[in-house]
Amino acid sequence: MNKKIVLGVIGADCHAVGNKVLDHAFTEAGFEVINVGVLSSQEDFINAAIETNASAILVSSLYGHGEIDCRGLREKCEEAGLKDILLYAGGNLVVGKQEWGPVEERFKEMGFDRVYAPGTSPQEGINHLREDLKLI
Ligand code: B12
Repeated sequence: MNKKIVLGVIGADCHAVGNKVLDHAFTEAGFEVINVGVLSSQEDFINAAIETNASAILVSSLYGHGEIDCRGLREKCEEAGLKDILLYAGGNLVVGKQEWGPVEERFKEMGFDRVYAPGTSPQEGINHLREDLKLI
């Protein structure tokens, strides 16, 4: 497994600060980050992953519409030939403060391998990615 990851903020979401923090943290941790930035469509993530042969796609959504924006991403990845790519999602994935268990469950049903509650530190994602890519 290589250490290339695609990072970005999905949909019409312009929250840019967390994206920069994540880019810095994952780069410092030794990953090669391909950052598609804010306002990125599912296709932007997928095209970047195909072009770079990335091992994982890390999606952020901060503005509350994550569920709509993320739905169908796993299926589109499979159609594009990205069969085993890891999909992580984090940020403020849903509107307001909802009970976390059911939210995580819905994103897992959508095909996400890891789903992070609001305020999760980048380090937690880094630890999981190392584990999932068998780098440790
Ligand atoms: C700054 C800000 C804005 C700025 C953004 C400027 C910019 N270009 O960045 C402006 C004013 C434009 C804005 C607009 C809006 N905002 Co705003 N905004 C914020 C605010 C105050 C801070 C966001 C921030 O920079 N945080 C700092 C960074 C470091 O933290 P972070 O983004 O959470 O990211 C970290 C973690 O979440 C985690 N993480 C994120 N993704 C992932 C992914 C993985 C895989 C992992 C492991 C971890 C991870 O790691 C990141 C780094 O530490 C938050 C409130 C808050 N205190 O968080 C509201 C907030 C995000 N905004 C909110 C809303 C609703 C909006 C608007 C819809 C408001 C409106 N009605 O217009 C618009 C949406 C505009 C758009 N199209 O995106 C809500 C979202 C609520 C929800 N999800 O239910 C929040 C939470 C405010 C609130 N309490 O209601 N916003």
